[in-house]
Amino acid sequence: MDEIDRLLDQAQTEIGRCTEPDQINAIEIAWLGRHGKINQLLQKIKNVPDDARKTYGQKLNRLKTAITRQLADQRQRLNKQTDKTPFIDLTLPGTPYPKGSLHLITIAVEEISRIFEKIGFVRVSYPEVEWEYYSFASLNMPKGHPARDDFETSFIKAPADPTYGKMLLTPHTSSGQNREMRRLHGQPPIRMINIAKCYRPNWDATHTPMFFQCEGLCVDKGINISNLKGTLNYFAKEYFGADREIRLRPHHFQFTEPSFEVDVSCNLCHGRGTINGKKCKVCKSGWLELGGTGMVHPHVLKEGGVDPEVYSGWAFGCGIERIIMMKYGIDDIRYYYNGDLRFLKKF
Ligand code: FA5
Repeated sequence: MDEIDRLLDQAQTEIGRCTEPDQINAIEIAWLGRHGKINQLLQKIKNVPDDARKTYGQKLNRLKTAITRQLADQRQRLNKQTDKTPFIDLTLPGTPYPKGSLHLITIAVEEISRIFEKIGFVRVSYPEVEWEYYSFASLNMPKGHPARDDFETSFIKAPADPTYGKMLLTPHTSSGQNREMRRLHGQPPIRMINIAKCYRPNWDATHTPMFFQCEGLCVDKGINISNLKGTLNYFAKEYFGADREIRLRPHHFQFTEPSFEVDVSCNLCHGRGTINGKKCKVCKSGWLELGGTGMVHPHVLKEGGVDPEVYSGWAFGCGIERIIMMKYGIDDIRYYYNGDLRFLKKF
């Protein structure tokens, strides 16, 4: 016990003599470190008789607290005395800040826009918060038409407009078709590319409630399916690679006639559907679905102020997330939006 009192005196003297921070650090290690004097004394507690053990422990604790306080006081005293401005070496390289990068969807939107701009398409932008009229009625889907259910639309709580109906989050970029025809006063040539956010209440490996679509619209005299196929083939080769092909499969959309689904050949099996006699794991059939397309329905042209007796046109709409999935072989759309930087940094 007396030794503990003596040690406090010893520590006080040692600390009081310190003139440099390094000396204080050394004393701290010698007394309070893992193999320091205090810990050595703590280990001796098992040799202390039972009736004195409690007092021994208390004394040791007081010693530890006193040394800790004195070290802190002496440090403060030294800092005040020296009052040195820390040395800054301005020639050292700075701390690099982590660099941000564009999201892979932004990169794809820019890339796709450039591909279409090269062949004379104009990128336009139309409202995400839209009226029922532009999203449905102008596209040959009048009120109550069952085709509207395919889109499972999110409506906005706002007063309806007597002409344009309810306000909604647009479920597809086709809502830009009528706006573009009207913007040009029903006077083709029209070569529109509309890339925007769309909304549908879906959430699984291939669907998100918010997603991007890319809409193409081309209207002029003598426009036919060959032009459509040529344009989509050009896009597939520019974006996916020269060895990729597209194909059109008959389908139904209310706003195109005839209508198709567009497929692009699989990059793994090159459209064959098999690899070494086994079914391709990615596509199973040789082809992957890109989106919908077709010749613009005469009712839609008329509604946009374009004379269907003189002009014809085609339109397509594809999911941007899906296009990117097909380029890089991504198997779950949710990777785009869950904010995992390990995924996003790969692009
Ligand atoms: C349409 O939206 C039509 N407007 C496309 C169209 C335009 C046809 C012009 C004819 C002429 P569809 O509902 O099939 O069609 O959607 C097209 C693509 O959007 C789909 O192939 C898919 O890639 C993408 N898509 C649709 N819903 C979602 C969703 N919830 N999440 C992610 N992508 C989606």
